[in-house]
Amino acid sequence: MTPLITAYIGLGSNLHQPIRQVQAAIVELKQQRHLQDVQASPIYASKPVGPQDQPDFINAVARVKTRLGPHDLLDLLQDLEQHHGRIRKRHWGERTLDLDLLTYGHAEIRTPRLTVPHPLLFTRSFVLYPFADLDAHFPFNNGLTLNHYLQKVAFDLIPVKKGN
Ligand code: A4P
Ligand code: MG
Repeated sequence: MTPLITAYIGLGSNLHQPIRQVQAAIVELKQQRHLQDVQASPIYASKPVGPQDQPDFINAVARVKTRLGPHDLLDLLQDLEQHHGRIRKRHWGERTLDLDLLTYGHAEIRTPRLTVPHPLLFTRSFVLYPFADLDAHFPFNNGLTLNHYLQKVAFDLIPVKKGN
């Protein structure tokens, strides 16, 4: 049987009631029959990284367990994005729902569709802090933990909801 893999997913939204978008996406992750033990971080608000003439973002991280392969998990995430009527106007721009696969077990994946760990995970406060709420000691293959990266990035987020 395919092993059960723990994966971390980054959630982001800055359009169409973004807190609701992220809360609904967390509920939908919990309802997926191919995902188990879904745990969500607190939800945070932050200033946009990238173009500043767009609304503030709402972000969270979820931990899931799954037997899906990484590309099938990406398909599932992209289906959820579509279901939220994802609008993507420009690179690093506004969107109704962005779901990024941050880590998949300890796999290192580089295919045309998928780069894991997600390269921006290491430098973005809105990913690092909610990820740390779930597992600050997450070990990367280079021997460094999440905490190592967290300490290099200022806490510039506003907590808006508790995790579940
Ligand atoms: N793809 C490759 N690897 C992955 C992965 N690990 N997870 C591919 C998900 N997708 C992955 O994704 C484009 C393609 O990347 C997918 O088709 C998939 O095959 P996308 O989400 O459409 O675009 P992107 O590359 O993520 O660029 P995007 O969405 O323009 O930028 P980002 O990096 O997602 O940034 N500021 C704050 N405060 N909070 C935010 O959440 N988000 C962005 C968007 C900008 N500023 C922000 C925030
Ligand atoms: Mg994305």
